[in-house]
Amino acid sequence: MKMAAEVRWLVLFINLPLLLWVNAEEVHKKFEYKYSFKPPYLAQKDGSVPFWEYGGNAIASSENVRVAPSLRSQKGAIWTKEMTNFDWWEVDLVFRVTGRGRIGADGLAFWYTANKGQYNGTVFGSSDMWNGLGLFFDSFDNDNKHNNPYIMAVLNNGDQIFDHANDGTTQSLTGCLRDFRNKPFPTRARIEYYKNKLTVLFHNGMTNNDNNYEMCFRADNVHLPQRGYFGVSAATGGLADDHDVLHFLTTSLHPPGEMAASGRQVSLEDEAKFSREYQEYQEKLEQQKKDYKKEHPDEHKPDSDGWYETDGQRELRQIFDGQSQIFEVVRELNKQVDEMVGRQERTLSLISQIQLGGVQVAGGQPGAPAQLIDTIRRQEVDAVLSNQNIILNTAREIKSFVGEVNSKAESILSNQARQPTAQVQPIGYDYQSLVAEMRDGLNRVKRDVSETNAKLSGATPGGCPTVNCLTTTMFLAFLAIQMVILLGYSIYKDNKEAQAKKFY
Ligand SMILES: [Ca+2]
Ligand SMILES: [Ca+2]
Repeated sequence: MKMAAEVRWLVLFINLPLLLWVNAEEVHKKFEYKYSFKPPYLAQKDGSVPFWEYGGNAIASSENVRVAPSLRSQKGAIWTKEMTNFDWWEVDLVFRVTGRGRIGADGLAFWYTANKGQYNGTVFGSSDMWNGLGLFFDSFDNDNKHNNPYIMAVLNNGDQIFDHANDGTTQSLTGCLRDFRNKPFPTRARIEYYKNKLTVLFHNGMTNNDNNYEMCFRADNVHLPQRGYFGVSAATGGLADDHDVLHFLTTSLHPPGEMAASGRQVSLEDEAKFSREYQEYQEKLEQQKKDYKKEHPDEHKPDSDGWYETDGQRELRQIFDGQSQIFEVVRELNKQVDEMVGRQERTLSLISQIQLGGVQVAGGQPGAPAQLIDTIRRQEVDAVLSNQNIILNTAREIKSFVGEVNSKAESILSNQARQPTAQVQPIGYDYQSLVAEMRDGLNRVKRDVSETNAKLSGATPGGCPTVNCLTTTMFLAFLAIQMVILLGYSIYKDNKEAQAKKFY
């Protein structure tokens, strides 16, 4: 098992930078082993943690760092040896806070500060008036507001004294109420500081699933010291929890352009150095392993603690496995239900739009009049076809009828050519000719009257000396008789013409 763990180390060291390098389009991430620790062989044989310094009541083992043990009034801390050399970072902190009491104390702190803190300070085991970020996992409810355990970030420029009495609420940047004590699996915090945004995600340790992080908070415009030290500290009081840190994994974050421009040259120079350091470290580990085997020849055999489990442990493990599976299934179901609800809502909104007459046809204007899409039915197609046939037949009939009319018209025209007397008169002829005839008639009457008058005056001189023998009454009577004759003639002529038309 221990060999496998070493292989994991190796794989991590070799693959992580490679994997992260491939993803160069996004934020470039680089695992920073000098600012990290993790089991196995977290602490070396001499008790030291490579690249870290710890003190106070902290104890490092191969599996974890017990920053503060579950004894009264304990304080401890662990700090990186070197100052950071990157601007933005992400830290995965895997820890456990466990105690027998329903309430525990005091809590655990994650630090990123311009200077290293103490190992037995007053703020969760380290120094007050820090310059940078303190992220506190505060177990104990000092101000009795029933709001602990609580996770909160407190920024300090080095001039503020932590307000213990109020659990730092007056100074807190932001935070979230999360219980991190006595969880079946280690609790985890992911602290990201990138481009002045501070994000803290929290994993409550109820499952062993890596994806169950929840947002604790995100804060903008956070200005931390550009370079600093990472640290973890913890403290107990009258009540006491074990405060264990299992993993402290630091990744530096680099904006996409930065590494391409300047990072490669630096990394090429550093690469040889880092790989040499890593090689030395590996050799040291190997040597230690051999020494250990020589010193403890019996301990290679599987010991009952690591290889066998009691009935109770097995039962507990099975319960947690089952619970994790149930949790996974429930989460999956929840996701599916969410999808279904979303789909249903979309459908409902579409239906309501149709009912309101405001359906949106793709590419159409919103709020345009309803355009219900309906397909043509079979009987409608049949009806259209039969209508078309009817129209066709009717058109044929009309064509033949027009042909008939045409032939008739031609025969009429030929007949007319043969009988010029039976010409069709244009409209209006009768009235014009009638008026002309009436005018001629009147002129004739006038002439006759004047002739008669002259005859009369010549035959009987003095018989009608001055007065005309024709009176007005007589003249009108003549006129009327003449008009009647002309009208009669006209009617007779019309009748005759009509008869002539009927004949054809
Ligand atoms: Ca507190
Ligand atoms: Ca409180």
